[in-house]
This record gives sequence, C-alpha cells and structure tokens, in this order.
Amino acid sequence: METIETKIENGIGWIILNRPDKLNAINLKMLEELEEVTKNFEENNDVKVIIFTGNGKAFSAGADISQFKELNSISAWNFAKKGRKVMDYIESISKPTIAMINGYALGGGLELALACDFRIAAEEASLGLPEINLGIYPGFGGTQRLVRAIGKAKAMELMMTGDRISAKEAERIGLVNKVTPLSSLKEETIKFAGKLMEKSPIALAILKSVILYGNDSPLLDGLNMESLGWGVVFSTEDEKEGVNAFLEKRKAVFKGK
Ligand code: CO8
Repeated sequence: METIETKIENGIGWIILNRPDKLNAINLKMLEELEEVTKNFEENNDVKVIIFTGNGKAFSAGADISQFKELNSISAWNFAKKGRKVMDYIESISKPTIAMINGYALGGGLELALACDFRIAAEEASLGLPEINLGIYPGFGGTQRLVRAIGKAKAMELMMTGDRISAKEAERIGLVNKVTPLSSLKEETIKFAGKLMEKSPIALAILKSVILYGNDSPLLDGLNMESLGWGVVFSTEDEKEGVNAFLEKRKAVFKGK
C-alpha cells in the first residue's frame, strides 16, 4: 500500500499510517486504503483486535491540508462524506479497535481515533481539533463523536478554540483511556489488547454493537437492544464455556463459537 503499512502479529492487526514526512496527513488515497485494510482485517479470522497507529512523530496531524486548495463546495462535501463513511465503517466493525496515539492526533487524525473503541496515548502526544484555525471545522465525524465522548462543554471548547491539549489532560477529560510514556506505549497497548483477546469475541461484538446503538437511541430502545442481545449471547458455546469455567473454578477458554 502507498500510505499504510499493515501486519498481523499474535492476533493483532496493525494498521500503521505511513506518511511520516507529512505527519501522516490523511489524503484521499489514505482514506481508500484505510477502508480496504480495515475490511480485510474484519474478515480475517487471524485478527482479533485492530490497532491503528502512525509511523514517525505523529499519529496523524489531520486531513491533508494541501488537498484543500482544489476543493469547492461540492468536492469538499464529497471528501467529507467519503471520510465520514470510512470513520463510520471503522466505528461499526465487530472487532475491538484501539488507537495507539504515538504523537500528534489532530483534526481528522483525532477523528479517526474517536472512531476507535479505545485510545491509548503516549505522554508526549498532543491532541486537538484545530480546524477552526483554518476557517473550517471538523468533518470526519468529530462534531458529533467528540460531544458524545466527553460532553458538550469541553467538546465545544476544543472545537471552537482549536487549542491542543496534552495526553494527560485528554485522559483527565475522558478523551483517552490510558496514558503511558512513549517508550512503553506499544507494550502497554499490546497488554490492553491481550485482555480483550481473552474474552469471547462474540460477546464482545454484540456488547459493542449494543453500546454503540444505545449511544444514539432513546433509553428504552437501548435497553431493548441490551435484552435482545443478551438472549443471543445465550445461544453461543462461549457462554456455556464461561459459565461452566466459573462453576468448575477454572479459567475460561473462549473459541468464538
Ligand atoms: N496536512 C498536510 N500536510 C501537513 C499536515 C496536514 N494536516 N500537518 C503537517 N503537514 C506537513 C507540513 O506541511 C510539513 O510538510 P513539509 O515538510 O513538506 O513542509 C510536514 O508535515 C511537517 O510538518 P511541520 O513542519 O509543520 O511540523 P511541526 O513539528 O513544525 O508542526 C504541527 C507540527 C503543529 C502538527 C503542524 O504541522 C500543524 O499544525 N499541522 C496542521 C494541523 C491541522 O491543522 N490539522 C487539521 C487539518 S484539517 C482536518 O483534519 C479536517 C478533517 C475533516 C476534513 C473533512 C473534509 C473536508
């Protein structure tokens, strides 16, 4: 691939943004490749957890601003729709996703991280939605996902001032799950992924879709989805294994069946 590196290691599918000289700015090609590789990993049984990260000193500094020169209202709308489709797809995939934020996560880069289930950041990282400084605003889902992630007051502050915040501050406001020194970021992220890989992938997938559905629905609809999904989980071998293992005082081994 031109803009992305991938590898599969010990159940983890790595998606590594790879335009380090441009701080992994997201151009159209990268959006297309992101969609393709995420689909491949979703369908690949060897991949249990997907980790997004960046090569070099950035996770991603956002959409490629150099492409904006040629945009008019229609093509900007189309670019935003394309980006949105890819982010929606990433958010919806049935496997757990982690953004391993190794450096700058700005604009569209932070929006990509927001489409992931978890964000683990290096202490040295810096996060923000600075689009307003360009006379525009976030267009890969950030205006909606950030509010849902951290609440309206802080989300409006970040988007309307364009200020960058440290990883520690991002952790304090609930934007990232965990912060670690850059030197141990990979190790800590793999450890976190390992915890997820010990669970039943079916229960995780149903749980994830119930949480995402409920996040955008009236309480009653979300609760109904929860009950329905709860019934579905009871049709799996993993549920039998989990309950039996507890009763037999041993560790469950889930097979994803
Ligand atoms: N797009 C294109 N190129 C970029 C970007 C970017 N977002 N960010 C950095 N680069 C390039 C620089 O131009 C530079 O290239 P070159 O060496 O050829 O001049 C190279 O990467 C290194 O960058 P800097 O020299 O600027 O590195 P610094 O360490 O001095 O600064 C910063 C790092 C602070 C991250 C700085 O690069 C910066 O402010 N970047 C822009 C951040 C930004 O504004 N991001 C938001 C972009 S807009 C967006 O994401 C909208 C998403 C929704 C789009 C919806 C469709 C319309």
